[in-house]
Amino acid sequence: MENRQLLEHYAKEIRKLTLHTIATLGVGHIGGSLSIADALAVLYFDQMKIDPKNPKWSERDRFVLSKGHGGPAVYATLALKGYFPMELLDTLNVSNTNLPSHTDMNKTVGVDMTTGSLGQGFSAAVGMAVAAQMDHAPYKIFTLIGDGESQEGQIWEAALFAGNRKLDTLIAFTDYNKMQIDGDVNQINDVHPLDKKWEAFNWYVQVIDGHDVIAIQKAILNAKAIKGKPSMIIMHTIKGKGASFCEGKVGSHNMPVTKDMAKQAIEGLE
Ligand SMILES: Cc1ncc(C[n+]2csc(CCOP(=O)(O)OP(=O)(O)O)c2C)c(N)n1
Ligand SMILES: [Mg+2]
Repeated sequence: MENRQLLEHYAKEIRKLTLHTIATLGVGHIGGSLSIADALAVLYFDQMKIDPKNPKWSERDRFVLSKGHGGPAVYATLALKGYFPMELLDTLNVSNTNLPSHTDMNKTVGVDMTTGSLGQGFSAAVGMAVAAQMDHAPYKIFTLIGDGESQEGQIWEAALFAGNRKLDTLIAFTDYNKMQIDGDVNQINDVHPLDKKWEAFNWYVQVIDGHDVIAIQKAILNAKAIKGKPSMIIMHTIKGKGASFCEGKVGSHNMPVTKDMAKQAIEGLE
């Protein structure tokens, strides 16, 4: 198990590479990418059983980013982990790229599911967890949804099914950053209280600080130990976390980012 210092280092590197990647294109989903950097650091550098040299290893843990617009943070993580060369990050969302704005399993090495239409990735993850359960497979399915995404009906259909099927192969996260594309979640269509909702669907629920790497690590360890229930880890997060030009701002959803803005933000992280 990795310690706080190292995991915080990886989270910082993921943020820096995400800023660089989006600034190279000039625009992108910076807010919802930065809010999940700590979870990605703990998953890919501590808790997931994966091998970047063997990305299709049948016994690997899977990760489905259901809020697929956070693709830039996943690409930063995969590059840092060694799935592909860092230079590929400079091709975000250009014509014929292997790094589209939203994650695509047919284009990017290390991506386990194609996502972007909110709600669908989560359903796919539930299906993958059913397969793992039926096969008595030695791997877990991790998935991450947004709080705005949690307004989708498809999330709750899959949640009901996963609870009834006792899918303990499934460990989900909610990026509870309180913001969606055009405003505050509680003003648009409130999801509070999220914990009680998931509990009512027969999930094992933990509520944590999503920017505390040790809290994330402990929550995943707890979730791995639970038998007979899928897990939901609700992470309180801040949209745009770590970059002062966008932290806590609704406008950070999909915004222009110049190289100068990224440079200043990266210096702020040093
Ligand atoms: C089915 C569907 N409807 C609408 C969209 C457009 N859309 C992309 S991101 C987003 C907001 C999602 O909010 P949240 O889940 O809170 O993610 P965050 O912006 O915080 O990363 C919307 C409405 C979409 N991708 N899919
Ligand atoms: Mg949100």
